[in-house]
Amino acid sequence: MSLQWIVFLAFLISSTVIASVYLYVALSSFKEKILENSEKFRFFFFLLLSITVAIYLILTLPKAPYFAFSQSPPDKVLHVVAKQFSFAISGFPITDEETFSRSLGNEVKVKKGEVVEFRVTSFDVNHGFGIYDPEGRLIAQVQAMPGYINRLRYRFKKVGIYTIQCLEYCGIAHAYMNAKMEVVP
Ligand SMILES: [Cu+2]
Repeated sequence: MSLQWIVFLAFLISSTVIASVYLYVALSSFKEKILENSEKFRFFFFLLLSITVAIYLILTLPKAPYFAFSQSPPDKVLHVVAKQFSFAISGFPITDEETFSRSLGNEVKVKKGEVVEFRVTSFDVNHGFGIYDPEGRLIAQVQAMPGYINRLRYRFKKVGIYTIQCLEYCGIAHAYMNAKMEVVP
C-alpha cells in the first residue's frame, strides 16, 4: 500500500470517529440520561484525545525538519530570491534587481549526497519555496519572506531534475511560478 493510501485511510478513520462522536452527541442531546454520565464521558474523550495526540506527536515530531543537518556545515550554499512570478537561484548573493534578472536563467546543479543550504528570501510578497523530487513528491519547503532570509538544508539522495514550485498564493500567475534544478552524480 502506498504512503498516500495509508494517509488517506488514517484520515478516513479519524474523520469517521470524529463524525460519529458529533452524531452521537447530536442524537442523544434530547435524552436527559447522558447528562448523568457527562463527567465520565468528558474524561473518556479527554483521555482518547490525549492518547491520539501523543501517538501522532511521537510518530511525527522526530521527522520535523527544523534541526535537520544543523550540525553538518553545508557543502554548498545557494541564494534564492522569489519575486512575482519567478525564482532566481545563484551561488552568489542576489542583492538587487540586476543580479536578480541575471540569475534567472542560471542552470542550477548540485551533487548527489552533498548538503545544500538554500538561503531564501523575497523581493516583494510572501512566497513558498517548495522542492519536488523527480517523481513529483514534495521533499522540503520553506517560506520566502521579504526582509528575512530563511535557511533550508537538504541532502539530495537521488539524481534527476527537481522542480521548485511556489507554495504560497502570491498573485494571478502563482500556479506557474516555478524553477528547475538538477542533481547530478
Ligand atoms: Cu505563489
